[in-house]
Amino acid sequence: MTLALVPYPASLLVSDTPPFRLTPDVAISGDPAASAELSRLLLVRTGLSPALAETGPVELRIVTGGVSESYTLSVTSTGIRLSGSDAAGLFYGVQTLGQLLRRDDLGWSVPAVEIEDAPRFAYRGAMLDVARHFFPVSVVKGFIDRAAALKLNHLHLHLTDDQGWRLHLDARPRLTEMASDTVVGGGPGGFYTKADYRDLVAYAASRHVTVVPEIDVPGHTHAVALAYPEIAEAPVLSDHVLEVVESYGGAAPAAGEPYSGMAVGFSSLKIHDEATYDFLADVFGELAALTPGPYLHVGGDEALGTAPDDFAEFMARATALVADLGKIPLTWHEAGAAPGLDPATVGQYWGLTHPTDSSADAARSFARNGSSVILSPADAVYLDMKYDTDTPLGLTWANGPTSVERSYSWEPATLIAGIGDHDILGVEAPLWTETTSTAADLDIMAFPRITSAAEIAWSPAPGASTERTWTSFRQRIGALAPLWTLSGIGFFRSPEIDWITE
Ligand code: TNX
Repeated sequence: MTLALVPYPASLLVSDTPPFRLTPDVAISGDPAASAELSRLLLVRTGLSPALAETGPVELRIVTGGVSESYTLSVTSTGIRLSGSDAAGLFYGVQTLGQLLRRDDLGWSVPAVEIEDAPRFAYRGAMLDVARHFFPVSVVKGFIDRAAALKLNHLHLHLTDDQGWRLHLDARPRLTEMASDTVVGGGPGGFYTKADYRDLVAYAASRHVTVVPEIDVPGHTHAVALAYPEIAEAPVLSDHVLEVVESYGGAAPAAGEPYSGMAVGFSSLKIHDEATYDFLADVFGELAALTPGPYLHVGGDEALGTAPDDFAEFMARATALVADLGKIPLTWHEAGAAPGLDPATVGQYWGLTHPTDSSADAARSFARNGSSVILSPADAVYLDMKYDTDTPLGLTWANGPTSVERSYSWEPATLIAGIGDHDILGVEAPLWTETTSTAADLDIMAFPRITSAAEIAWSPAPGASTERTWTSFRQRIGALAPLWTLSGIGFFRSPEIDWITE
């Protein structure tokens, strides 16, 4: 029997002894936060509301000393014992328990198992682009819930782009005053107040998720140009930009006008003007003070209007500013080509699963500097790609549509020659939002493909686990449909999967 666990645990023994039966008077004891989370999941899945008690057959405890984020779960007919090496590990064990719940003629039960589980990679992320479309705090919290339930532990927020600036900063108030009220397609935009942002960071922390804010520079800065035109270059209308305008519609980008189209690579900050670096110091400084997590993402992608030498000079200064603030700079992989980056800079690879020379070289340079990479191969983990040609939402630039099977069928350690397990900080699935504007849109693009990224980031490599196969995976996610439905997740009913109904 294959249990419907996603991501699949590092080690799992299923016994053929009787399961633990959940009765209406079942009591949960131990760690209060984990008990509350298990009660919530039990209520969602079974309708039972267990009592929280001093002692009982279901015990949830932190037992320090193990690998960080790990847990062990032991289920017999007489009880459930879950211990986490830390609060995150315990939380992940609870999520596993939630996936193990099943119903037969006698009611709800948990099968007798022994699980020892720990993550393969330390950084397991999802990205939400709140710049192309703006999503209110409540929707972002829902996205955090979905990610955390899959043992993802970082939320990268793409807070700024040509179409809008989404975080109020006291030092530069014009950014949200002048440049936050449009989105792709021209609808209303929005922005987070500092209180909203703090609320999101705290909520994420309660789900063991670290927020990674991104301020994308020096390109993707048309919104900055609306607020502070003195530090921005005029839009560069290359043939590529004009082609995108032609095929997706909307007006070409124009200085001083909000941009609501889908072209990229036309905007740049002024590289040789000290006022630009004063701006970066203000923005990164205030953002670093608001952000407890270790990373600050400075973008660096698709700066197509910026000459390579200028780009290198700019990225060196931008990453040094972040490092001086005590944060670890993160950039998209293009910045790896620039000499002089702060050596701690982590690169995020967004090339294809069969890399071109330049993207692979750029990614390798982070490892050469003694730092590491986060893998986001666009034709596997970009959640904004169509599933198939009929998918109403989404794009196809990353090698055509991305089926669920393709999202699952790649291996980090063999993706880029010269980048092995020890160079890989982790895996992240980005959800760009040019074509998505509602919480339902996010769900349908993310689910089920986000589960592929979660399993690749958490579970042992395919060679180290017999269940790390597409055949096993498709069966396991199919069996999670009832849990997702009860959790309010409107997933895409991909015909690649046999979805279980209850
Ligand atoms: C490429 S990936 C981009 C984004 C777009 C995305 C759409 C990356 C670093 N840049 O600006 O939103 O494609 O799929």
